Amino acid sequence: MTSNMLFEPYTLGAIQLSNRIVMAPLTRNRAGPGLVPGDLTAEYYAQRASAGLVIAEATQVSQQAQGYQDTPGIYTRDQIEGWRKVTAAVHAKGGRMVLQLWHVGRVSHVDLQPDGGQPVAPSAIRADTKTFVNNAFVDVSQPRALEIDELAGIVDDFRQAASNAIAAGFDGVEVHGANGYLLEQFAKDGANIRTDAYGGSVENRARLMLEVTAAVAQEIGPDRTGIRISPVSPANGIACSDPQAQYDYIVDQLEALGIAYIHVVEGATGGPRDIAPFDYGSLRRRFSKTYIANNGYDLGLATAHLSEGKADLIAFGRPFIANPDFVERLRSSAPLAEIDPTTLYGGGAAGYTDYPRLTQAPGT
Ligand code: 8OZ
Repeated sequence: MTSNMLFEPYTLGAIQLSNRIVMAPLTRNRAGPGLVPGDLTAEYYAQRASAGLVIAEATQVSQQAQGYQDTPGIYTRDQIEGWRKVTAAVHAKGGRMVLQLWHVGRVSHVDLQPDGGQPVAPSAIRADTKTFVNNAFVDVSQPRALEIDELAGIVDDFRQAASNAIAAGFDGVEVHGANGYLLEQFAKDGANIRTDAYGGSVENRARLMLEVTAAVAQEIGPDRTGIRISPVSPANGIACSDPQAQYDYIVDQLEALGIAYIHVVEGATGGPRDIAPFDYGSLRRRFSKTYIANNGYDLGLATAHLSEGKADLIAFGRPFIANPDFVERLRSSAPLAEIDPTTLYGGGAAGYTDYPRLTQAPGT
């Protein structure tokens, strides 16, 4: 065991963290009827509460915002009640937890949409990607372009969802601005060919992401608001011709909003960190509050980037799935368990709450 910044407390906006290790949001498709998170979900997150911060899985802000089967929502009373049990379980273990607010945009399927309608997008361009619906991986549906007068309603869905998240006991929220979903679809010109105030220039393409973030910050306080971005990730079939200019601008505006953190997926989500040239230091320098770094970090890279000042917190995703005691394993350089890929998405306790800790404390 060594002294390492990773294991030191940290103040994230209004939230006190016991260490600098963040559990990244992970989609697990185990919501119950009504897309309500259940007792198993409370147990799963409580098992992982030793992370300094737990970012709960991407959670849709409306029915239109859903893109995969059995992902949880935060727009009904029952969903709020379900999440309340989850946050209580994590808080009882001394953990801190924010909710990731999600609108999938074009990464959806007619079978999930209100009245079987088309998924919505900045432009009527179908993504080259699949979703999981009716227990199968299928191509996403052809989307329709949102009318400009529909956008205020989407901003308001995020605002209400943020309010609901606080009512459910979360310590804050993270806007999902990454991985090829709605807000990134607007930001990246591979998915956005609009000619109105939400398309074309860097400023116009950033507008919806910034309006949503501003609304959330106004609703719950900037010191409880963060955002996840993935400037060069091609996740869900998206492309951008000018990521440095686009994200330099976005981060300048996020700085002006005074939000607590930016959570940056460096490289291709879940893939190579060096997929495209990008100066993450430029984002770091433009943003005075917390920079959470993510993607492919291990103990060595995390320690190096913290000590070099490249990041304040490090988010780890997949290692948390098979290692509920991931923090303790990192601390003692213990070996990590491997994920069973067949139980990642959907199902019950198997591959969800049954991964053992390395050493079970007596009497637990
Ligand atoms: C994996 C499967 C489905 C969704 C993301 C919310 O990439 C997701 C996601 C990941 O941000």
